[in-house]
Amino acid sequence: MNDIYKSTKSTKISTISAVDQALYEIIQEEMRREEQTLNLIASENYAPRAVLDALGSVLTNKYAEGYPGRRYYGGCQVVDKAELLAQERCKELFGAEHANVQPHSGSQANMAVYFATLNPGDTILGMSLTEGGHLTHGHQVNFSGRLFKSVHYTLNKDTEQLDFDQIRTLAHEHKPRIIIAGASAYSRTIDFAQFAQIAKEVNALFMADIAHIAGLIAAKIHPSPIAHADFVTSTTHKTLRGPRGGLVMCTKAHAQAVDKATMPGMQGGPLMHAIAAKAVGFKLALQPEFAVYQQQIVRNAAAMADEFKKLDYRIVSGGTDNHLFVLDLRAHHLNGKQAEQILESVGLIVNRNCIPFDPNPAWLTSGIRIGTPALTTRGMAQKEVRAIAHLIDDALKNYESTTHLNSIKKEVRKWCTQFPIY
Ligand code: DSN
Repeated sequence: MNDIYKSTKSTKISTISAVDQALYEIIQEEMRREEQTLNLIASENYAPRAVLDALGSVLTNKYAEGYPGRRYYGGCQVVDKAELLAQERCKELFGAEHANVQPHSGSQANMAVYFATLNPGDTILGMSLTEGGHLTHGHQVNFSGRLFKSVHYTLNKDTEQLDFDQIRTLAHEHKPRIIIAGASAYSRTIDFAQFAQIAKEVNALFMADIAHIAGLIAAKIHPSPIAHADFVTSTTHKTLRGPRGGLVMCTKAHAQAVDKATMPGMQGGPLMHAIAAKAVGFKLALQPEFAVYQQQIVRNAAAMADEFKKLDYRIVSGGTDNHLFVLDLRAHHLNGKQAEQILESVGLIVNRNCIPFDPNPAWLTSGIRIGTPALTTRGMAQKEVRAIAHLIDDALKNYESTTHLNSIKKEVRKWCTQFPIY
């Protein structure tokens, strides 16, 4: 299944050693860290070699402010072709009318939409960070919460799922200019049609931030927001498995405003090497193998969540429909930070995460977020991820015994050797 991803090894790294031994060693060290640990961070993945090679290409040399055919620099004829390929493949993958592939990150994709549609002081309605939203959905420490008046919906306290009655009430009360759907720690299917209906009722624009579930949507495993949203933003490096970066898709009616807000409104020269790598990532995502991979990610998350339930862990919302879930650790007398550190000591990499209405601050949290995209990229299936759930449980229950932790670490190394990344 992974053959198209595991192409021949790149030799670029060896050229670094010739000029910068210190940096060469850092890259080697990170490569070893990635190969010798199991990554359960839901927002991370391993970029295919072809994507890494596009990132390391000569396209990094070119300034190309503007858009294909409309640049402010000479010599853009070749990079124009790369950007057009990225745009066309992105549109084909998601069925979008317009795609801007220039945003450097997901945050900048969201910024581009806000700058295209809002004035400072306008009201935005998004999901609160602690319940699973994102900083750029109006958090007070982020530009989105500083420039705009932000109102947040949470989750239903009983179901720990989106509460459309609450979202509707807030929308009618605050009349936001834009409503934002999307999350970074929400394990359930998002009903984009319901969001669109509420936006229509209050004459708001509707933006879906699909950064986490873009791969699932591309593979048609999660419903797409394209038919419902004015704007769809994403990153390209999570389930989508391309290079680190962002993108905005929108209807034709908003295309010019989004393009202008991105450049010159927000960014200068586009990162043409990153855009080329996005094109490669989209091409891979258009292959039949990609849908098989996405299906396995979801099956793995469901299997792992099931195993944790058997081991007596409470899963936020009771389960998962996508690539991730959040474990509530309060009954295990550990906070998220402690769990993250214990697990890292044996080579299991997770991130602490708030549970809904968390009594602990974001620095500590009461949970950890677990995602299966990276393990699935390594080739693991249900049997293996169930075994990894047991290793996590074992480490969290026996963290006071160094001998025990050492034996778990050896076990983790064995899995890593059996399922290499590259
Ligand atoms: N920081 C990302 C995540 O981990 O979900 C969201 O941008």
